[in-house]
Amino acid sequence: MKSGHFRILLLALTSVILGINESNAGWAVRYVYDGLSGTAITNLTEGTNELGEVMFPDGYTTSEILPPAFDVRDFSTYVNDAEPNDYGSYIPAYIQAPQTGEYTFWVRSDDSSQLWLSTDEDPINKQLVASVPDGQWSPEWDSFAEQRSEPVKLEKGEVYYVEILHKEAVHGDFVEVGWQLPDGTLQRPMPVDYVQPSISPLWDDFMGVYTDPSIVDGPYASPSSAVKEAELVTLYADFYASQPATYQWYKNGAPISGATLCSYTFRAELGDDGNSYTVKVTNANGQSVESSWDVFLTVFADTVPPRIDSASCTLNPYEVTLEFSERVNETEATNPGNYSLDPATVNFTEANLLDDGKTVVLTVDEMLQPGNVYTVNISGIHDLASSPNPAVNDPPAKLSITDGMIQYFYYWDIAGMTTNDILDNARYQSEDYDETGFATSLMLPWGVAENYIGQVKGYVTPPESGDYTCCFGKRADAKKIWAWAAQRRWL
Ligand SMILES: [Ca+2]
Ligand SMILES: [Ca+2]
Ligand SMILES: [Ca+2]
Repeated sequence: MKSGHFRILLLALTSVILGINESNAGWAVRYVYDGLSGTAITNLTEGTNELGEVMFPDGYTTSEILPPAFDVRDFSTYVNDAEPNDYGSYIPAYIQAPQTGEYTFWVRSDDSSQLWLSTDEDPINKQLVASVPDGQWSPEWDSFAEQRSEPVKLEKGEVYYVEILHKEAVHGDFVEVGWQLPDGTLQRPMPVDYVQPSISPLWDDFMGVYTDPSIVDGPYASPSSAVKEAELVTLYADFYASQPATYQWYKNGAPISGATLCSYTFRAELGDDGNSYTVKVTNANGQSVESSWDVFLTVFADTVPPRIDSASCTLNPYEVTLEFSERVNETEATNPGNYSLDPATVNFTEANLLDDGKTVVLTVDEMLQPGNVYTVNISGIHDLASSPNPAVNDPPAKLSITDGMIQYFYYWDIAGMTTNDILDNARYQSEDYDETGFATSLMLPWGVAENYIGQVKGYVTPPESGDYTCCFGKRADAKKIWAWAAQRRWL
């Protein structure tokens, strides 16, 4: 196996060199096995080349680095007769969980694929969690139920072995992994920010000789080492260490409490200006290496006032969405008294700040009138600068109310076919509906359910004066028609 070791060494070095050219948080290595026909995963794991030899796992043809995501091709160049054909892919790697909680994983591919996840860093405990069935292919995330994993509980900071197997026969080809984090963040494809390449099983022999961990590239700061105060900064590096490795980030030579993931994200403060950051990685054998250079951070004071980038009211005429140019003070932004409309025909009763910290959803007490243009005024709202800048109405935010919104209501589990079954119903009379929402056309869809009352109501603004003829479409029974006819109002 001497020649085998030599080949692995060469490819490992090639990977290292590629890693230097591609700066990303995390990385993985994909092994490619050419000359294997068939669409099933077993055609990769048990298939033979033209010499009758099983190639998997040691006899791979080429390898490549996988930043910035678990995605082995560019979708924009995807065509149905794409070369190459008759090959398989194998991506063994480690994921360090950035949060504690339940994760969901997806895989999609052309042709079939399997996603294996271990209960810890040991490949021996791997379990099949998602797959595109043997002999199938899936351009979508949800073509097969098997493509989505059951919820998997992972612990923040723990390292888990993960493995992707992929088989391509002919025509288009790709494989891609997605995940949803415990906080609800959906990333499809999944970036390799918290991924490090596997050393075992392929590189076990090689790394048995060469066990020192190394920092292949980095550390770096993203989006930049020069940022505005309150901006998010991520420090990252590409590591090369037997797993489970541990990480510690340092500020001015002192360990930062809690900064023990393979990347470190924080909000820069003015006081961070001039700080230097380093990282140390310790491999499974307890051997450590520190980064050979520091990241020096420059933090600028924020003197730019926030303004409203957009004001919109799309489907819900009781709801206005404002998007600020930057994150704003939460207490101030959620006070409905800090907003007003001109003309002042309605009042804001509620203000909710979304997770991005800069989008505010406002509720009004009266329906906004279609065709109107309102000016949104704000006061008493500041950004998050250390010397907070007050938000400005410059230029004034204009809110144009879209025509053509209609509100619908559903009352479920109500039998009958006549209009009296609607009008005599106590729940209908007290407007005790089960579901409501807004639509852009004056209709309810077919085949929603059995035994229900559906109602749409709103206002019609005639575009010109004269005689109009109302025409109801072909109906299944009376309830659908009467619901609208009984409630229609003309302005
Ligand atoms: Ca192909
Ligand atoms: Ca294919
Ligand atoms: Ca600002």
